[in-house]
Amino acid sequence: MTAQLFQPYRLNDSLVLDNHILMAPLTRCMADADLVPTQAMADYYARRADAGLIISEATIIRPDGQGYPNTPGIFTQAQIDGWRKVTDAVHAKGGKIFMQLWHTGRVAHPFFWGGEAPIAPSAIAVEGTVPRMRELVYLTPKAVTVTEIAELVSDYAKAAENAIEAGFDGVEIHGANGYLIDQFLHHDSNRREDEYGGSPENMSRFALEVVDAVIARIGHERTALRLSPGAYFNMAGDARDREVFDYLLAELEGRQLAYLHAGIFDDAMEFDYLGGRVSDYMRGKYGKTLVGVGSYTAHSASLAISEGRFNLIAIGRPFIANHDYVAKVKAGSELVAYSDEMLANLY
Ligand code: FNR
Ligand code: 8K6
Repeated sequence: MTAQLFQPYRLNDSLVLDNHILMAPLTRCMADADLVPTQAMADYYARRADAGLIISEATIIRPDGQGYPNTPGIFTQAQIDGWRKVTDAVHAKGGKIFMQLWHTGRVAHPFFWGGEAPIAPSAIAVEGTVPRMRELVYLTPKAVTVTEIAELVSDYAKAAENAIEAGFDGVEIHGANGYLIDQFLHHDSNRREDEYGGSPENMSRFALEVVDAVIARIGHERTALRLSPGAYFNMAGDARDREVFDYLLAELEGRQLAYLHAGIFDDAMEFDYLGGRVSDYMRGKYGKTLVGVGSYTAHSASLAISEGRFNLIAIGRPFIANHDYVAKVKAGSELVAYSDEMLANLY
C-alpha cells in the first residue's frame, strides 16, 4: 500500500528525489552559543539521509529573527562553515537537504540578541510567553518601515546565497506558523495602511518580494515556500485571510517553485474560512508540486497522495522518534512512538 512512497519524484530538471518522503523542518534548539551547527547535528541529519529530501530546522537569517534558544543561523561565516559539515555528511550518504530560512518577526525576543523590540508588520503583540522560557513575555513589536522591509528582502536573498555556499541543495522560505512572512499574510497581525497592507495584493507583497529575490539569487529550481493559510499557531484566524491566500496562491502558480509546503500540525483540522483542511484548500488553488504534512502516517499519506490531495509527504515527529523512519516503513517494521521528552537529545 505504501509502495508508491518509495518511487522517485522529479521536482524539476535539476532535482529528482529518491522517494516521496520528506523530513519536515524541526527546530531542535541545539546549535552552539554562536548559533553554529554542531557535529552532533551533522550526525543527526546524516542518520536521516534516506529521506527523499531533508528540510533543515528553521534557521535564522539575521540576529533579530531569533525567538528560541540555540536556533542555528546562516548569517556568519562560522555558521556557513558549520552547516557545510551537515550538508557534507548528508550528501556523503546520498541524501538531499534544503535549508529552511526563518525570521520570527513578532515572535522574536530581544532577550536573545540584546535589542529593544522585535519587528513585525504592525505593532501588535502575540499573546503569551516564549515556550520553555516562561519568564519571557512577548513584547509589542515595532512596525517595520518600507526601507526596513527592503532590507529584510535583501537579507533573505543573502541568507539563501549563504545556504548555497554551505552546500544546501536549495532553500525553503518559512512563510508559515505565525512567523514574520505569515504575519504579513493575516489580518490578525497586519493592520498596515501602506502598500504592504489592507488588500490581498498588498498583504501578499512582502512574501512575493522575498520569493522573487530568492529566486533571482539562487534560481527557482532551488526555491521552495511553506505557508499556513489556516491560522493555528501564534496567530488568530480571520475570514478575510482567505482572499489573501487566494491571491497569493494564484501568483505562486505562475512561479516555478521547487515545491509548496503546507504548514500545519494536524491536517485533520478544518478551517471554516478555507472550506475545510489546509491541504485541500491549497490543492484547489495550486496545481504544481504540493507537500502535505500534519499527523500523517505512511499509510494515510500514501492514500492521500493516491487520491491526488498532494504530491509528497513531510514527516515530522515520527522522524524525531525514528532516525530510520524510511527504512522501517519500507520494511513494514514497527515505529517507536514520539514523545516530547525525545526533544532533550539529538539521537
Ligand atoms: C516543528 N515544526 C516546525 N515547522 C517549521 O516550519 N519549522 C520548524 O523549525 C519547526 N519546528 C518544529 C519543532 C518541533 C519539535 C515540532 C514537533 C514541530 C512543525 C513540523 O514541521 C510539522 O509541520 C509538524 O510536526 C506536523 O508534522 P508531524 O509531526 O505530525 O509529522
Ligand atoms: C518552530 C519552533 C518551535 C519550537 C518548538 C516547538 C515545539 C512544538 C510543539 C508544539 C506546538 C504547538 C502547536 C499547536 C497547534 C496545535 C493545533 C492542533
